[in-house]
Amino acid sequence: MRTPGELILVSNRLPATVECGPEGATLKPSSGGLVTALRPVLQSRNGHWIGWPGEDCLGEIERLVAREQSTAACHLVPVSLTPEEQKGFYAGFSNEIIWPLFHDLQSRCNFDPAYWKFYLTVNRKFADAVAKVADRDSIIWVHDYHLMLVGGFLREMGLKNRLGFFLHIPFPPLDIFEKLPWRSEILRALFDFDVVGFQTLRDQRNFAGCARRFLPNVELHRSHEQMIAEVDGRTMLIGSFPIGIDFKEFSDAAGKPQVAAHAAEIRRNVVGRQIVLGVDRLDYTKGIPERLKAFQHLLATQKEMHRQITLVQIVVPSRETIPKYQELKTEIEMLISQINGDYGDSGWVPIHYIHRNMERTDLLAHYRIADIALITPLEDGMNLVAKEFCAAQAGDQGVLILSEFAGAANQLRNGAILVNPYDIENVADALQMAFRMTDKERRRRMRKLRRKVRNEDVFRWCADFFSHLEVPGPQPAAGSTMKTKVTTLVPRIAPVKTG
Ligand code: GDG
Repeated sequence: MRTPGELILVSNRLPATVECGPEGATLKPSSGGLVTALRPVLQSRNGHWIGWPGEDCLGEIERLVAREQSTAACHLVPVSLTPEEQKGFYAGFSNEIIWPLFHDLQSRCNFDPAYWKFYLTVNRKFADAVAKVADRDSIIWVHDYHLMLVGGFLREMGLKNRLGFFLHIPFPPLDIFEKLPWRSEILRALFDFDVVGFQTLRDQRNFAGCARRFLPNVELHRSHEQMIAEVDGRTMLIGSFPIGIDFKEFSDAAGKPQVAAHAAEIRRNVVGRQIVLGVDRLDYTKGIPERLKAFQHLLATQKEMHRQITLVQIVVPSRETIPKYQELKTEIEMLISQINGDYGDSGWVPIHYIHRNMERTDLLAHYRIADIALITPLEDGMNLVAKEFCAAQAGDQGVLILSEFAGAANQLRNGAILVNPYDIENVADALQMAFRMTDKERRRRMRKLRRKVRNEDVFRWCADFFSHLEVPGPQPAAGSTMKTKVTTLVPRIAPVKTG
């Protein structure tokens, strides 16, 4: 049997980020959903991870990454970005256009045409880095919205390797996507991959709808829940693969004595009250102001709950150079101080606000101690925090309140209380319901949730995606000259949906 080719993971960020301080540069583990999900994948498999390691102070990236190499599970390949590229590609095109648009928040988009050039240049840069380390058997897996053109550039360079792409954020419906000035270029480039994966069936359907509209020759065939297209003589698969977490690792880590000790310490500061927990990167898609308003509404209408409940809101700094994110931080802090000022007293602070990157033990202790997790993004590809909270609930006691617009709601609807995050009365009602829920009902729901998160973990996600990516598709017909054309298809590989 042929040994599978080595894996090349490509994502905007490396799993380690350079930080520049007064003592020089250091390499810190990166945070965020994508890195959390992919780290265990490469730990179980050798390969390369290509990405940007953050700002390059004093040109030390090569030295730092080389030092990290001895302990890393894979070969880290840094891609450096100039300050102009960081601005135009990362802050600009990726985070002022694609991020808000794909989260249905088009009014937050800044469609500055100058950004496109940087998106092209940097995607090309990543493709060059891939081509340098790839051999003919390498399997290449590109991640997320920053790098949607990499497949197109790799094909242009003549690479025939299996190419996969996974989108961690939602794919918007046609009436939103069509606002994107570069819609056709991006769609066309995505059809250069062999497997394109989304978090949910809804995202997959949105993508198919956009392809039908903007790629006139497209004909897609349904194959169970997935779709198959034939592109340039290759067969391409479009599917939904809901991402999971390393349940066992989270659950075991949350059960460790140092986590228990820290959890007890947090509990001592909030004696006799239920703890409601929010954990989010500082991002307007996470619905933090809306959540605070729901909590404010609860306090305004349910006086008997005063002093009985405390919201612990952890906000992890993110994209701090982008003005909209700075404005959001100010908005959140003003709301919190208003609520604490209006309702708190000397013995009770309604909202505990933590704004920093937390040590993992600290984060796990918060998951463990929380009575209620309040996770209310306005739109979210998946939301790993919801799954991590469940994994940490060994006593089956916590209640999960989850936005119906998080991808995770598809898997967790049977056990979570689902809410519309824009409806502050609905969220306040859900808080009341969770607050008053009996222990028996809490356990019944949490057991279901934990079973689901355990069964559909990150390894299953990866195996499912790989079952498609590793299967070599049919080779291009001899003399095939078709270029970027998506034609009528006859599915030529068996649609192999596992599980
Ligand atoms: C994107 C999509 C999708 C958070 N604070 C700290 C910390 N975290 C970790 C959490 C979790 C991750 O960051 C956040 O993951 P999410 O899934 O909630 O959100 P995004 O970062 O927006 O991720 C998302 C995900 O990709 C995966 O596909 O689910 O929809 O937007 O793992 O634990 N970790 C530490 N300290 C913190 O303070 N150590």
